[in-house]
Amino acid sequence: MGNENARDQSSSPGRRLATLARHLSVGDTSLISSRGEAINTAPTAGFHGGSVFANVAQAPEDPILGVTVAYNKDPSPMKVNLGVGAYRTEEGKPLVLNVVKKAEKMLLNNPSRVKEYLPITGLADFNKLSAKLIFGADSRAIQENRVTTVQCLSGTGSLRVGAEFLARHYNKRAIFIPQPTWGNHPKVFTLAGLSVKTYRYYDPKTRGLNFQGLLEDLNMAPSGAIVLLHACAHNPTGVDPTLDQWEQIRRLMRSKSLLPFFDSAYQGFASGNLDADAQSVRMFVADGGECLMAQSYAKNMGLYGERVGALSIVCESADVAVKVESQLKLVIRPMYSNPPIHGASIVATILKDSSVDKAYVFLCFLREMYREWTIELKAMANRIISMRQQLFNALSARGTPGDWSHIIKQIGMFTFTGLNKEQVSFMTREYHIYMTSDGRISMAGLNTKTIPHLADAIHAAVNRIK
Ligand code: PLA
Repeated sequence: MGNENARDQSSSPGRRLATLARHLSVGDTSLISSRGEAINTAPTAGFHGGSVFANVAQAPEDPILGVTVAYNKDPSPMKVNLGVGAYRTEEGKPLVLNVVKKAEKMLLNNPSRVKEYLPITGLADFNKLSAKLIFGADSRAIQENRVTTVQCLSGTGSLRVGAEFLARHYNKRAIFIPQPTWGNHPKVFTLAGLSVKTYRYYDPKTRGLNFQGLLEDLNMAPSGAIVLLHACAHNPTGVDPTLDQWEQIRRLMRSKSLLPFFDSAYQGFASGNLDADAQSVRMFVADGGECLMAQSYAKNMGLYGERVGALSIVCESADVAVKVESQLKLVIRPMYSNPPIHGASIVATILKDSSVDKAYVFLCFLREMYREWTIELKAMANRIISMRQQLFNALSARGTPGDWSHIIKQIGMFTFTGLNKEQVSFMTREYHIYMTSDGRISMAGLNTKTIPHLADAIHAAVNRIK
């Protein structure tokens, strides 16, 4: 009986083919059926006018990226976007680093470059250089071939691939993440199949680290659990452990066989120095233990949209590293097959040094590029630091109630202001200042012209709303 219905005149094979042919012809967006009725070609349209997805619920915007969506819709000329962590110049413009432009020119002028697929693990040079950048040129783990590195889709992709690998091959499911942490962490890990728990990290009273709480919670974590650590410039709090505190965390974690999973999204942004910002990680790697590392070049090379990052897994032996890499390939291949070539080529060009290329003149040029990058990186970090000072001064000058010294004490891209949800929505409504509802502001989005406006807004918000 189903056949009877299906054998409708209008759907004879010939007609269906003709309709399909018209549908596939370029520029044809609406079709006329053989009965002369318009056929809706929207891909979700059901045959009887209703969408097969009619019951799909409207999802809320992302808590961070949704801030930019709201900002873009606001016609006010006063509007300021301090939501997403994206560096802006003193003129409020996005920045493409000079060294990146140079690298791109070199790549463009290199006739031997092609657009073939990369291997599943990405660009080999990029992987080697990335491991060196985070673990240090003299890292024993690298020399002993105990590190496997795969190019991934920026920091997020690296976290996701690492998490999927752990869900398949590690004997524990629990991952402890700091409270609070970057809003995407719980989603990435949960969807990868891990079970997310939190450890205390931030003390709202001191606006600093809750070190005692952190140690207690990690001490209570089951042996072998995974622990997510922000390598530097903790997001959203801007609060990092001191080196001495890192050492205590390391000892505790190693004594309980907790597996460190580092997220390094801001190397160079905390202090302006790439090596200083990798200290925490290098302490853990130097003890010979294992760990995971998700690296992003979004912020420190300004390659946000190029989606360049790397996942490294430091293993106990070279043997294990080879096997781990073989399994990482099985995670990546069905997910996105292999990573994009352009961004990784830019990074590799900038990071290349004497160990990679022998031609003397070329070599000097490349070293020059690395040096230039560190200078540009330091300039970005310094501008953020000067924004901290200027905002602090502006609030002091206004006599804004409360202690605002955390603005200059916190580090990295963000200040965790302590403003509450109501104060934030007041500032957005009345002053067109866009920020995440947890009171985080991206210091990199500020400039000398917008600071007085922000200080006025904070001043009004804390005076009007308690
Ligand atoms: N890890 C942390 C701690 C981050 O803050 C971010 C980005 C990432 C990983 C991922 O970055 P990537 O995938 O772009 O390399 N956090 C931003 C952007 C800057 C975002 O939310 O996507 C933020 O505004 O918090």
